[in-house]
Formats: sequence, structure tokens, C-alpha cells
Amino acid sequence: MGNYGTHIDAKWQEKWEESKLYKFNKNKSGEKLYVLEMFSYPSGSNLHAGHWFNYGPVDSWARFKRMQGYNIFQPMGFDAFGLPAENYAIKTGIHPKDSTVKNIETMEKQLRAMGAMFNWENEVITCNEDYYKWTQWLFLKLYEKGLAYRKNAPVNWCPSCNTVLANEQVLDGECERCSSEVTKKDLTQWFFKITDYSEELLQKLDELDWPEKTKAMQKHWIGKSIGAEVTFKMADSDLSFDVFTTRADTLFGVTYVVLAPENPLVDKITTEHYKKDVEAYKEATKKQSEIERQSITREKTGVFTGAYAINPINGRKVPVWVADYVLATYGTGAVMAVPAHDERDFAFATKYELPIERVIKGGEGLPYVDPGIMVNSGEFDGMNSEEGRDAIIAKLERESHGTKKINYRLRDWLVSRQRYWGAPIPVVYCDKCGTVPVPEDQLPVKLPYEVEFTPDGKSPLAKCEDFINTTCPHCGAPAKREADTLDTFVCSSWYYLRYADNKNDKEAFNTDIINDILPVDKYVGGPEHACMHLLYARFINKALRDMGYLNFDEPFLSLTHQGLILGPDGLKMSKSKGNTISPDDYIKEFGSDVFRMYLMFGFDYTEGGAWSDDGIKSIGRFIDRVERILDSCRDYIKDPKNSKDSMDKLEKELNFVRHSTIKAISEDMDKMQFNTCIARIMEYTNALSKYINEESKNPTFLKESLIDFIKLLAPFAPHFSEEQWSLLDMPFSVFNEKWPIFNESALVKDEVEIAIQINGKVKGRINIPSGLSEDEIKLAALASPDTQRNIAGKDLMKVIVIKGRLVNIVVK
Ligand code: ANZ
Ligand code: ZN
Repeated sequence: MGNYGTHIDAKWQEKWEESKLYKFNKNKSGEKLYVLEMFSYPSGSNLHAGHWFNYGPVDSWARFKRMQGYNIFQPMGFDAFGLPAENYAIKTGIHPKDSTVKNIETMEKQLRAMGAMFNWENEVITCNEDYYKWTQWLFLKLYEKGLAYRKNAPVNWCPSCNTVLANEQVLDGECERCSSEVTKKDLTQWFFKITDYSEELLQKLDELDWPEKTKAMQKHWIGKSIGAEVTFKMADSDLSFDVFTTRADTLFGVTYVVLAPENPLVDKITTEHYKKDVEAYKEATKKQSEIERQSITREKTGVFTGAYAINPINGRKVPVWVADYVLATYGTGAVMAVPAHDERDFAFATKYELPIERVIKGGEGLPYVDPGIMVNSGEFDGMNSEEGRDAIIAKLERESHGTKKINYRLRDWLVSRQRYWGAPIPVVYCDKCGTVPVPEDQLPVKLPYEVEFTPDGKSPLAKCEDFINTTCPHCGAPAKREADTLDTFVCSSWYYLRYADNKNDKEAFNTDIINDILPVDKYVGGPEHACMHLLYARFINKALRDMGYLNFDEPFLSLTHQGLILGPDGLKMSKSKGNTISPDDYIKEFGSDVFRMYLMFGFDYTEGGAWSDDGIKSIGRFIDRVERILDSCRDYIKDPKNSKDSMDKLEKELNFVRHSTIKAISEDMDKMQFNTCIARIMEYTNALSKYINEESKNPTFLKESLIDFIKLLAPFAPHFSEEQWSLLDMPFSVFNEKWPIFNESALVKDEVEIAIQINGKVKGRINIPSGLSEDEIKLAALASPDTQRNIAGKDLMKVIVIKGRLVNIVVK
């Protein structure tokens, strides 16, 4: 065993800390580079190998960038409000605040043991008053701008978490946190108007250096559809309604129209005879989830209202139906049905024997859903779908029967939660003045400590008399506080801003400071946040920009998702499954550098994989070997008496490996391909070891090679490398050194090895000087003893030279 271990880690962590080596100073030379890892939730199971996999390699990347001359800002903090602490409290009776404080303490210790260059002086903890005060400020600003509003709406309810959820937190009809089936409830809730930014959120995606898949997910979630709203008048009254369609070209093929059961028009138009059926159908719909209703394969159901509407394009009377495949929450809650060209309409029309009329030519069977040439469409016959769509919309617009319309799937963000452990919403309700925002100078609205937080579907704060009863900031009369707290995604939607100015007690952040340090240049975290955190943060950034608080459009310019480290059983690590891997024991045994290097070497960074510690010992042995090599030649290189200026063959060989390693690592690091970087370092180690065992060594040259070697190793094994650097009597710190630059000429080999094939089979190899002409190569190949032996007595037909690789000799 070598000398490297936790005592070396501690030694250098102390020195880094005391010398403030990593402290961010925006006036330092070098381009600023904001490197951000998604902050952790302070859970009771502490940091596991997965957290390290997120933080360790990114820190190595940041160190590499630092050595390349960037001025690195790499802050860390905790996403500290939220359900797990509250649920834990319900189970154990330990107050969420107490458990959170304790968990943060442990996790901070663990993170420090990693020895990452975190800017701890910029730490942010979202459940602290000095942070959530500004989360509340953010709410007030959005409220002032009309971007926060309260409304009654059918919202998602998780019966197990006992709270409402945002649409983004419902995955396939299930709660994102606990996988319970989500139901609908009519409730008055607070929303953020993210939909005001739908178009920009969509457009700007193209400019971001993000994984394509993540961009596609956001794009799909925003869900832009370009179409038209078409007005249908009722046949027997002055009532009318609009439908949203992306296929105005099929307007002549409408044979019925459908209203969502929740559409308020249903009650007004349903004729006496059909009232009972329609009522019953509306009741039955309430039990269906939106997911079920949207399922393509589920049998379609519906009822006739007895009423008719007029198709504005041809004056034709069409029956009005009610069916649950039409959603109240999309478009206008009404559709024109074209059974010949839409799957769902086709299934419905077939079942209820409604007419099916083709208006688009193409394919044989029906429904035919692709664009094509219009038929049975009057003056529009012969146009293709695209032209026809525009022409029909133009006509509708001229006659005031419709208009072009863009729809988005994105809904406003529901931000209020009926739970305790979150930032209180800074609003007061007064009988006289109505909804009154708490004035900024009265922030924070403090979250009380003594609260009965058993979840029963009501906000725990509502039961806290001291909290809920207050006076109206406007008129002074007795009033009630809002009892809901903010979704924790609100807290995390702006934490990357606060990091840069975390001690500011006058404002959330200073605009100039923020504009200097942001946007985040590299963001690294899990892909599960694609349509939640990563979308919300973009929205908040844009809203703050439009209010003049910052001057950049996007918070995260470049994004990487690290892979998931699974438990040894191949399942997601979780305390309840008992398959979490704690880094602590490994670090005690091997040191933090070995653990970090193992994570980088053993797993593909963006893929991750099931945990196994098979290779960790060999990384430990590798570090020991490096140590032995360096030990063995430290004295030798101090004495330059055998030095010479020129390089002979041995030096050239090592020099080639040295420079090709520099080149490869520099390139692979930019792609965060850590495993190949470490493989390169191992190759370089082998080359060093080989050279050191030679008789005639050049001490000056060897020293240069070792210096580059330690620099190359430093980002991956920071403590060990710092130690080795000091043992070479080099000035503190290796992280103040410049990253080596490869020398192109060292990559040109004087000699190349080429294979000789006889009739396509390799029969030998020769070394020839590089740069020979084709004829010279031919001659050298033919002159080789191997060739001579193999072609003796045969006729030479042809010699083909593939430069730098092989010569093929054809004989008969
Ligand atoms: C007539 C039509 C004919 C349609 C045709 C499609 C094909 P996207 O692309 O997702 O925006 N639609 C509109 N509002 C709806 C609602 N509230 N619930 C269920 N379906 C609704 O889908 C737009 C299409 O979805 C619209 O275009 C409408 O059907 C339907 F050959 O109108 B279409
Ligand atoms: Zn839940």
C-alpha cells in the first residue's frame, strides 16, 4: 500500500481552505465559467454514490477548465423545503426543521470530504429565512406583473401526498413523488402564468447546448399547434361556439361536432328529450382521468344533445354530440369531427353510425389522416392540404367565421401546496380589501415552528392561530393569511441567481453582479427535471428579465445529464430498498481520489450503470503504482548532470505518448468522457515506467514529462496530485498551473510500422522512416526478408501501397 489516503485528503483540503485557493473573484484574470450541479435535497439517507457521480466528475471537469485559464464559479447548496422532511416528521415526530438542519450538516461534511472546489462561501439553503424571504419577494413581483394569479379550477390532487400537484408533477396519471393515482378536485389555487412565455420558451430551445432529447421533451410539453378557430352557430338559437382545428382543410368533411362534457354550453343547448342522458354521461365522465380519456385504443363513448349547429363553410346542419374524448382543458373544449380523416372521429362515427365523408384524396382506406389533395370541397377542390388550409382560413376570416389560431399544450404552473414545509405565500385576505399582497418591507412571512402538520388535505398553517390571524396591511382590520405554501420548484427556480450574491440582505440579488456571473455556462444534473425544474427556471429567468432585474435570456447555456448509478441489484438507489451505496467506507479505505477516479473510470458519464466495486481495488493499485514510479525518480531528476538537449529514440517514444495524451485528454474532457481520459493516463503511466527502467535517462526531459503527467492527473486525483506536486518541490498549487498544450511535431513519428500482405494475408511487418514516397515504400517492402521468403518462385503481379498502414503484394 502506498502513502495516499484520507490523511493526504485532509492535509490538502485544509491547505486549500486556508489559502482560499478556490474563492471566486470576478476580477481575477480569465473568462468566468459558472459550473453548476443541481443542488441536493437534504435527505436522511445522506449522500450516496449517485451524488458523487454527479459532483465528483463535474468537479474534475471544472478543475481542468480552471487549469485552462477559466475563472471558475462552482457553488453548492441545498434544496431544503419539501415533502420528504415533512413525511419523515409525521413518521418519527422529529420536526422537519430539525431533521433538515441535521441532514444538511452531515451532507456538507460528506461533500467537503470530496474535496471539490465548491464555493462554500456562496452556499444557499432554501429553507432559511434569508433565502425564502426572497422567494416570497419573487412571488410578489410576479403578482405585481399579473404573472401570479388565483383561480378556481379542476386541479390534480394526490390523495397520498394530500396536496395539489402541478401538471408537470403528474406522470402518466400518477404522482411524480409517490406514484399514487392522481385525481381531480375543484379548488381555488395560485398559478404562475408560464403560458405567457410559451413561444419564447419554445423558440429559444434551439439556441441551447442541451441534449436533443431533453429539448424535444420540452418542445413536446409546450406543444405548439398551428391551426384555426372556427365558429359554428347553433341552428335554432343565437348561441355559437368555436372549435380548434389543425386541419381547416377538412372543414367540408365535418359530419358532426363534439363538446367536452364540462363545456358550459352543453346545458344550454341540450334539448328536453336528451337532458337525462346527457346528465348521466356528464356524471360518468367525472370518474375518468384525462389519461384514460385521451387513450387512442379505449372504446369511444358519447351522447347526442338533440341540437344542431351550422358548418360555416357550406351552411350544412350537423348534430352536436357530447363525448369525453374531447377535453375541456385544451383548445376551446369543442371539436369539429371529420371521421374520414381522424382516427378518433372515425371510431366514434362508426360506433354511432354517423356519416363519414372523404374530402382528402390519398390512400385507399379510411380514415386517411395524412395531407393530400382536396375533393368534395367546392371551390377548394384540387388544392393540396396546406394551400387549402390557408385558403379556407382566409375565407373564414373574411366572413368573420373564424381566425388563425395557435394553441399550446402548456398550462399555467400551479404553485400552491397544502403542506407545511415550504415558503408561505405572502398574501393576506381581508373582508374589506380582498386579496392583499404582504408589503415587501414586511417580508419574510415567517414559517412558524409550532405547527400541527399531520396532513388531512387542509393546509397545516390554517390550523395555526398565531400564523393565520393577522391584520390587513392595507386597512388594519383583522384579516387571514394565505395558509398554502409554495411548491418547492419555486424555491429552486431561482437559486442559481442567489448563489452569486447570497449575502445580500437588501435585495434578492444585485443586478450588476448577476449580469456579470450569469448565465450558468455548464449545468449538470438528472434528466428527470426536463419538464419541471428546467422549464420553470427558464420561465422565471425570462420574467425577471422583463422586469429589468437581469439582462440575459436563458439561465443554463449548456446542459449535461449524468447517468444514474443504480444499486448493485440494478434498481434505483433508495433507502427503502436498502440498496444505497454510501461513499463513506470506500473513502475511508481508499481515499477520496480513488473513489472519484473509480466512478469516472468504471462508468460512462452519461450512461451510469449498476454499482459494482470490482474495479475500485485496481484503481487503488494504480495510484500506488504511480506513487512508486514518482518516488523512484525524484532524486534522479534533481541532478541534471546526465542531461542533454537532443532526444534519441527512447525519448521520442515517451514524448509521443506524452503529447498524444495531452491532446486526447483535452478533447475528451470537453465531451465529459472521463473514462477514456483515465485510460489515457494509464497509458502514459506505462510509457513512463518503461522509460524509467532504461539505462540512459535524461533527467531534464524526465522531469518535464513528470510535470506534465502530474498536471494531467490533477483534475482526476486532486489531493494525490497536489501532494506529488509538492514532493517535486513545485510551488503551491498545481491548480494554479496552466494545462499542458500538446506539441503537434511530437505527434509525428519518425518511423512508422507497416504491415506487409501477400495476397491479402499479413505475412510480416517492417519499420520504415515516415515520409517515404510510394515507390520507396514498395522497394522497402519487397526487400524485406519476410517478403523474399514468401514470394520466392512466384510471379509478381501487383504491389498496392496504402500509406502509413500497409503494402499488399499480389503474386501468382
Ligand atoms: C378537425 C380535424 C380533422 C382534426 C382531422 C384533426 C384531424 P393538436 O395537434 O394536439 O393541437 N382537438 C381540438 N381540441 C380538442 C380537445 N379539446 N380535445 C380533444 N381533441 C381536440 O390537435 C388538434 C386537433 O385535435 C384538432 O384538429 C381537433 O381535431 C382535436 F382530419 O380538428 B382536429
Ligand atoms: Zn403524491
